[in-house]
Amino acid sequence: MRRNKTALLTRTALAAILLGGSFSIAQAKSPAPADLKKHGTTASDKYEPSLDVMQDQKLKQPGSEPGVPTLTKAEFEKANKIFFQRCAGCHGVLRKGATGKALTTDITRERGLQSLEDFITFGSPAGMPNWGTSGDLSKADINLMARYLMNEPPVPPEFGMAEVRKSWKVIIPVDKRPKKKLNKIDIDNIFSVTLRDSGEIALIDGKSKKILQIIKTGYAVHITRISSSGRYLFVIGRDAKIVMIDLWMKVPGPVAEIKIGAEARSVETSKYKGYEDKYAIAGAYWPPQFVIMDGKTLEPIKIVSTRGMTYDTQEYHPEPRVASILASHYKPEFLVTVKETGHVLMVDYSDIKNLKITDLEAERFLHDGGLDSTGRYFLVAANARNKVAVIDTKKDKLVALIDTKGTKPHPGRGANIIHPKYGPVWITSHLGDDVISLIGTDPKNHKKYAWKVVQTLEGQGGGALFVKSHPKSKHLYVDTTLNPDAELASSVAVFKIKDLTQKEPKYKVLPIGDWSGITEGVRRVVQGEYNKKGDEVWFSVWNGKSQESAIVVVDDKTLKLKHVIKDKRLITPTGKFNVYNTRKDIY
Ligand code: DHE
Repeated sequence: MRRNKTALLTRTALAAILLGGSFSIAQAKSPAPADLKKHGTTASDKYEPSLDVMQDQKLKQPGSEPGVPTLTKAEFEKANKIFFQRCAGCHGVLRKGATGKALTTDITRERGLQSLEDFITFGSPAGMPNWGTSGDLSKADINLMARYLMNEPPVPPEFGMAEVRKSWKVIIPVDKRPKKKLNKIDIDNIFSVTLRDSGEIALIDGKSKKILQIIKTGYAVHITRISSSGRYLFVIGRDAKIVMIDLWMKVPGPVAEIKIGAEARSVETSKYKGYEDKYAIAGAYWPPQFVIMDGKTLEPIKIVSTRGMTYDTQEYHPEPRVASILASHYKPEFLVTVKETGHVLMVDYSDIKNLKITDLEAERFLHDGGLDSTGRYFLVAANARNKVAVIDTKKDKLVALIDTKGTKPHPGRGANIIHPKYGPVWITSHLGDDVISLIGTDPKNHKKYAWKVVQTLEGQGGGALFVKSHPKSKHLYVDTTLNPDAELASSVAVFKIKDLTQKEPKYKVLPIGDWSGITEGVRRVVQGEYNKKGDEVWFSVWNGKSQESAIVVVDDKTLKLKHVIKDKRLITPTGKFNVYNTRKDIY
């Protein structure tokens, strides 16, 4: 007991010191229980980018300096791996700070070895995980990381036009591709399913639920976006590799590929009238940049760096990552969200040579978001700031910055429903708690509710990643994928829209994990996605790489199990992208 207390005291002291403040005896009290909870290393606590690809890059070790602990080559490589896996997501590749504090050598050397070791061991109430006491890192690893941090960071290489172009490959030239659809597949009802850990996607027919094709894509594949016509799929992996797939071919397959950087998460295609299927765009985490490409061949046209000033304090940030990208339906524009600096760039693609970018101030730590039901407003979560920024894509303006009343909003693309009292609302769940926030989106007919949180619902718990509904549905689905409780992680909550006027609307729990028939693993249930018709919702049952996973199809009307898709090839299924709903922004 006594020992514990001492440990906590040390932790508070260290946190105060490392957060740049001074520490006095008056502050020397044990953290409140609520603070202690924040020290967790649960899946949702660690839901920060792990730089999957950078961890395996051969980086040049900076030279040793007098008075600074030296690392052998093997130690340096090991420390790099740990840093990119666990630390770079918050502290930045160059350690200049993001959601985590800066760890530049002027700071780390002043703190000294012991203090760094303690900080890594115990974490801080500000959100730094307790890597040591949680058992995630050994004592030796912690000592290694403390020494590593006292050395200058290695600087990963840039990825300019020469490198991007070198990676570009047209597998089937445009004139050799079909002039009309050569298969009998209802391509609008295909689901492109991310098979995260096998670096593949599964194309699944929405009607028969049969796997049509498994296609190799990038490493730790992330999302699929679809060309405006629905013919081409663009799949991006964390290694920044985009694979473009032609659904008109007799057997749908890749027609082009490219790498737009070293680490990336987002890809999108032009959707404005007259520009359908004309351009593609992808954003990188490293180097911080986006690349505009030809929409039929992926030929790179323009690279734009996102390095620059934070929107508020106007300080230079060397590595602001590109988070979500969305194509406007109102103008020939891509909306590029820049995470660390909090800008939304409205990139006008009508004249790429003389590129015009309207730069909106939004909020730092932008992540994911989607359109309202009219397609005019883009709502994007600044998750580390508990805010949602609303962008008017018609006027190119920020119209509101909304406190979501929850911790770490994470909407995916969000869900649009017509609320019986508040009219059209857009919904987000939260990673940090069970709050589900409903935001009014109709400034015309429901002005007093527009851009306000009009209602919060209590869901199953924190660790929620995605909400989903459909214009034809009477339901709202909320997953709790990263909740530490396996029962919650493997089920979803469903609210009846008509019951939302009740004082405390109740939800029904669908035991998707149990329905899958799988008995091993945590069976994390993630990301509901509707079929084209809007009468089925598909959920992934996401297990470990060597365990069985599945896709469970729910009848949206009856909320009963309709079908389970199981196949040895369905390795770690996560995101699912129905061609029609994705290209039309229906969610
Ligand atoms: Fe994602 C969307 C980044 C981890 C599944 N994810 C996004 C977007 C970003 C992002 C920026 C928005 C893209 C857009 O709309 O243009 N994701 C990140 C990360 O940085 C993070 C937190 C950690 C990492 O190292 O990658 C991360 N993401 C995950 C996962 O672990 C998930 C759950 C499983 C997986 O397959 O990787 C996951 N992310 C998804 C999905 C979407 C997504 C399914 C698209 C949702 C949609 O409905 O459009």
